[in-house]
Amino acid sequence: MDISTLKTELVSLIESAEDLPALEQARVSVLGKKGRITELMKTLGGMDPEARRSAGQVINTARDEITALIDRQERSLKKQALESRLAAERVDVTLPARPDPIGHIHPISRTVEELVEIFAAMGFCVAEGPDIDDDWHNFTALNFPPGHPAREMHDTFYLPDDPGETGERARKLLRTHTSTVQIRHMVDHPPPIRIIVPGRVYRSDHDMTHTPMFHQIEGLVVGEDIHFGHLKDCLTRFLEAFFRVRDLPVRFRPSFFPFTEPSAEMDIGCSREGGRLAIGAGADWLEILGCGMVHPNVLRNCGIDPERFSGFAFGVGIDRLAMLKYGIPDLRTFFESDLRWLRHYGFAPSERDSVVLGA
Ligand code: 2NL
Repeated sequence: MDISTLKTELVSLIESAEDLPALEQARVSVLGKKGRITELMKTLGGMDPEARRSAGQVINTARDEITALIDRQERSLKKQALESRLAAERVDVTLPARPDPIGHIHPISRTVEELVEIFAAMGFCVAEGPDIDDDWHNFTALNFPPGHPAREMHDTFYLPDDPGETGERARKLLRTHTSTVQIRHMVDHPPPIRIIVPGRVYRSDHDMTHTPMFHQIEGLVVGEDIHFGHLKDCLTRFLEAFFRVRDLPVRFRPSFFPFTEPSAEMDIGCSREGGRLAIGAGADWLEILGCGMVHPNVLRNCGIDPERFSGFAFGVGIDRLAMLKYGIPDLRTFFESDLRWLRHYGFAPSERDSVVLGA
């Protein structure tokens, strides 16, 4: 065959390759071991030297041109392939992120985060302590008299006595409130004190509305001239921020705790119209927390002079706060570890918005 006819044929073969695999196939059929040009080269051996030299030149030139054409074609096909991938796999960066399908934040963890954020904005620090404590930190230091019913075996989980300690410090128990941590803090730090203590607490109680382990947050402020007005303002601003209600109606009713004097229960306004609870203005009240001025005996027990310093303290159930805010009807479901429940009531890690005091 005439070399120029062959060249025309091969050029159109290469130019008609529509993708890289087709081009590779064409390359093999032209330049491979048994390719058209290779086969042509093999015929040179049978020629006399004169004819071989001139035919060799022609074939070499043709091979170089074909090789260059294949390279060009390859670059062009690669460019096309990249462009069509870029068009097909275009990412719309303005689309919202897909929700994480794997993990959810438990409503209690979420509520603790919110509480910490609110109190941190009011200058409180978070203090922590052991779940296993002793009789002195849990009861005696808090001015509970010796025979107080809360100390009974059927209310408190006691552990075997610690042989390394004597007296009330030997009697180990699961703390029934996080006040133990505040006692430890007061023993270790002189005023001014402004702390909150979220954590697990334990009472021997199990029914519709009680679980043997639950969560509490307590707060303590000690300084010179701390009075009931500070307590009222601090707790009112806390509840307004937590429930996101401006001018939340509140009232304080006299109460009794061994560790505060005077003591009060704090209620917030609500409406129960149509059987639906709504927090804020309304005809009804909802009991929300206990509070009071730290009893002078408690300060003294921790080495703080009650003539010089005064303080207020409060305690709130975290589980109930979470139930109220997030409409969770049954306390016991918090601790069942049911993943279907967590998917329903839990939070995606990105769902946090920040707190605004007084808003
Ligand atoms: C409630 C009541 C309260 C406190 C907790 C406290 C702690 C220390 C000293 C004085 Cl170290 N008081 N804590 C005070 C008043 C009430 O909790 O009903 N909690 C669920």
